[in-house]
Amino acid sequence: MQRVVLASSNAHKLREIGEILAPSGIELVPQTALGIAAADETGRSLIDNALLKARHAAAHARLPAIADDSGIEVDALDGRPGVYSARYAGARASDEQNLKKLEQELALVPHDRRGARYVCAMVYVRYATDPSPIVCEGHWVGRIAHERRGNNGFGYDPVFFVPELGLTAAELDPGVKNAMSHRGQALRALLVALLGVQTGIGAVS
Ligand code: ITT
Repeated sequence: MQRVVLASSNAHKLREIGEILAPSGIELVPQTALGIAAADETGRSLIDNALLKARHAAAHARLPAIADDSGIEVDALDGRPGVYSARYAGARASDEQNLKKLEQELALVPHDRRGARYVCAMVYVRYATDPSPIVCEGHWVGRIAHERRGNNGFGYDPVFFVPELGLTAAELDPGVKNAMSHRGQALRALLVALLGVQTGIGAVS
C-alpha cells in the first residue's frame, strides 16, 4: 500500500477525500497527524496554491503528497471569492462568516444572475521538488440559492443549489456529493493519471 501525505488541515475535505480514495489502496496520512503546519497560500490560482501545499507537505513528511485547493466562483462577483474562498470574510474567518458575507453581497442579485461553480485543483507530487506533478481540476456548476438548506457538507454547501437535483449540496448524502462534486471529479481524474504513470499506460513504446 502506498503511503501519501494529505496536505490539508480541513477536516471536511479530509473526510471527503478519504471516502473517495478508500478503495484505491492508497494509505492517506493527514499532514496534521505528522505535526506539519499549513503552508502559506500565496498563489494567485488554485493550481498555484495546491502545488505550494503539496510541495510543503512532501518536504516535511518525506512522502509523496496530495493537495486540494478549492473554492467557489460566483458570476455576479466576477469569479470572487475564488482562490480566497476560505478567507472571504477575513484571514481567520469561519465558514459561517464567509457564508454570511456571500449572502449579503448577493442579497439584491436576481435569480437569473446567481450562477456559480465550485472548482477544485488536485495535485500529486512524488517528492517536494517533483518537476512533473500531476495536476487535475474539477468543476461543479450550480447557483447560489436565496436561502440556506440542508445540514450536510461544509462551507458554502447550504447555498450551493444543484439544478439537476433541485437540492443544495448540503442536502446531499456524502456519497452523492462525492459522485458529483468538483473534488470528486478532480480526484478521480488524478487517480486515472496516477495509475497511468505507475503502469506506463498511455506511454508510446
Ligand atoms: P486546506 O488549505 O488546509 O486544505 P482550506 O479550508 O483553507 O483547507 P482552501 O484554501 O482550498 O482550503 O479553501 C477552500 C474553501 O473553499 C473552503 O474553506 C470552503 O469555504 C470552500 N469550499 C471548497 N470546496 C467546498 C465544498 O465542497 N463545499 C463547500 N465549500 C467548499
